[in-house]
Amino acid sequence: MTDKPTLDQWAAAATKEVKGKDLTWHTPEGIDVKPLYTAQDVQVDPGLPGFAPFTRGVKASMYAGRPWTIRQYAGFSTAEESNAFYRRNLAAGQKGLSVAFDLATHRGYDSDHPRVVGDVGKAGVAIDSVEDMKILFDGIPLDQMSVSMTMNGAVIPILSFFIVSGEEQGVDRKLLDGTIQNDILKEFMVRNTYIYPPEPSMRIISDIFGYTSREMPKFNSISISGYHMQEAGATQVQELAFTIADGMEYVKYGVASGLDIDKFAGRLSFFFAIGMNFFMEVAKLRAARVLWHRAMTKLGAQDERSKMLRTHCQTSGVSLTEQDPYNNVMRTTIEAMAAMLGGTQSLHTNALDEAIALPTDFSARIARNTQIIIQEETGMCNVVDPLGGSYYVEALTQELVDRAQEIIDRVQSEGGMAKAVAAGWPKAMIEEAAAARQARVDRGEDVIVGVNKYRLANEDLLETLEVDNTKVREAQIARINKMKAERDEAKCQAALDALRKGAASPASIENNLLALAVEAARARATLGEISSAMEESFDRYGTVPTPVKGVYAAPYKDDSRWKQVLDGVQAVERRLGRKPKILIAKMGQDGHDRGANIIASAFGDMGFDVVSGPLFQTPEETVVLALDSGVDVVGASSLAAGHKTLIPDLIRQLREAGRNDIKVIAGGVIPPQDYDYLRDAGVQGIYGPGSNVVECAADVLRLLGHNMPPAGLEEAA
Ligand code: MLC
Ligand code: 5AD
Repeated sequence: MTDKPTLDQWAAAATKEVKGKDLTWHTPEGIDVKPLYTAQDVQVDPGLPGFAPFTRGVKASMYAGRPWTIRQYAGFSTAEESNAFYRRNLAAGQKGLSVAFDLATHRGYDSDHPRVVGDVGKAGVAIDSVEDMKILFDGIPLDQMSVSMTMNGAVIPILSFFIVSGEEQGVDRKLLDGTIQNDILKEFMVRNTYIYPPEPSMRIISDIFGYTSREMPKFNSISISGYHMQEAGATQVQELAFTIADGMEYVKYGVASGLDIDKFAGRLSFFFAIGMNFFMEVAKLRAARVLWHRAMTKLGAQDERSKMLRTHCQTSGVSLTEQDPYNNVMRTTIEAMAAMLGGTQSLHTNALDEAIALPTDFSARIARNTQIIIQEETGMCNVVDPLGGSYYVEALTQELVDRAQEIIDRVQSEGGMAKAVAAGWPKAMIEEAAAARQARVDRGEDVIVGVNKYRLANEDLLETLEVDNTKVREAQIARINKMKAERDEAKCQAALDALRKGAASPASIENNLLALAVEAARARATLGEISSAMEESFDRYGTVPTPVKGVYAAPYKDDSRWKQVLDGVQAVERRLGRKPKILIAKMGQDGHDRGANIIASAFGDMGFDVVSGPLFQTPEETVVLALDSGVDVVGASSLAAGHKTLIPDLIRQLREAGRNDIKVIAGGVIPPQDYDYLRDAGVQGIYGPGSNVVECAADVLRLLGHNMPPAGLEEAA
């Protein structure tokens, strides 16, 4: 009998096989993943599922008892159209609902508001009042269907419409089952659909905890979300740490408002993104449960249910590509498997057309069936936590716990997440990670199949969903006007006055904003009216972006193409007598700013003078800013489908101001079907997802009259 081989013998054999090449994988989280894990790497016993700290899952039987909820996020156009879409999906095997609202609704504007002309019905469904909400759930019994609503800014009017819709369906609010996102801290950090400043926003959250814990025992009062952090570029460690730290902050506010921790903590829920780093994502969900259990024990929770992290997951939007889009089906399948192997409670799988439009019936079917096939064809649900005990997964779980804990400790030592968000360092940390990732992709170091490797010479056009926002807006305005004409005006104004007074007074049970808004919703106040009543005391919040410096440039130090672009910028600078100047503009209610921030950072690193425009501008405000700052180029970043309305309007107004010379380019989520329309309107360059930022800058130099050679000829140039 031969002796068992030792680890040293294995290392020698492996080194010989690869002729000494370093096999360690240095991940963006800063984790050094080894090529082999053994029992020696497992330091912590993960315990059993259904028992503290829930590493292996929150239920003893997990999916063997009940599979996760197939909960597809959806919403577009009118309440009628979205309702019909939901019903078709439920009939085809979806199990829970998840409502996507349009950006006008998110930001507290009715569809007739002049600031939202490009946004109505575009990125989600338009909801102006309880009348719309009732149509949205027509024929869907709210005591039987669990409904998630992704709403953070206008959370008070939306939740009040939901409660009153239930009431008018004959459903007691005690029976309402579902989740409201209600997570404002990550809005200030990455998602940007806030309305009010941080302080009153945190009061709104405590008021919702108070109301739901008293009145709606089955309803999850918050969905503490890391998803958007990963979408904005955060590493998994950052996503994990800031999400848990956000959760701790909400608990502290809830307790400070006078609530007993065990009365509300059991209904806090979570939401994570699942990207392509398969094992890291599995380990992340396991680590999240450990960290939350630890945090809640520290915060004084007694009930084990208060310490149990239940989560929804969504596969990663940012990992999907416009190019060769059928690859997205495979990516989403891999991500869905990571989510279920990590033990999620509920899951959304993205559609293959994610990078350019909202799902069609066709793409939504494939996305949904991805989950149904895993649940019903593979047998994967029959064993609880099947990766438990994998040396690699257990070691990675522990490593993520330790690394995230370091960041959580920093947040705590600096006074908690609200302070950290105000100080801005978590956002800056995420933006640095995003710029570094973009540079790795643009340099081909991180492979994306069909984008920076194996790219197709010709792409087929994919049929996409298009919403006619003008038509939706007109229909919404007609409904608002009809409702206002028919309501008891005195009663409605009295309810709005009471809400106004409640917002102006300190928080208390009598001044509970949700309770007061429910009265206003019953009296047919609109979302805009309810939001404005609070805005009078709370004010509306805005920030100006501050791009990070030097992160995108760092890996390009010795790159010849990079140098060529830098030389080009300097040549233009010599000609103009000043640096070429570009305004990165965000118009409409679209708060997705990862792209805009990366472009601003990268162009700054290349020597452009960059003006980072504030979010939520009208075309008119953008023109004023462009003229006042004396820019040569306006780059309009659009990720929420407002491009066909807002960008042509911008160009028209620039022309009216006599400034045809200012070039306009566009970037973001823009279907190729719309390219001609935009070019006809005067757009001189269009950059969809997967565009290389250095080449985009090279194009801008050409627009500015510089004779920029094509890529790939650096040596010859
Ligand atoms: C579950 N149950 C079991 C069981 N498993 N009972 C016995 N044996 C088992 N094995 C019970 C649970 O205890 C619960 O009952 C009930 O079944 C439902 O299970 P759940 O696990 O609670 O699932 P669900 O109802 O789906 O709730 C999941 C959740 C919730 C807690 C994570 O918060 C949720 O649905 N979140 C979804 C959030 C979402 O869709 N967000 C979209 C964001 S999109 P009981 O009685 O204990 O409750 C976005 C994009 C953007 O944000 O930016 O616009
Ligand atoms: N319908 C379906 N999916 C949507 N998403 C955003 N809005 C909608 C909608 N109206 C998805 C996309 C996006 C993520 C934030 O949510 O996948 O990346």
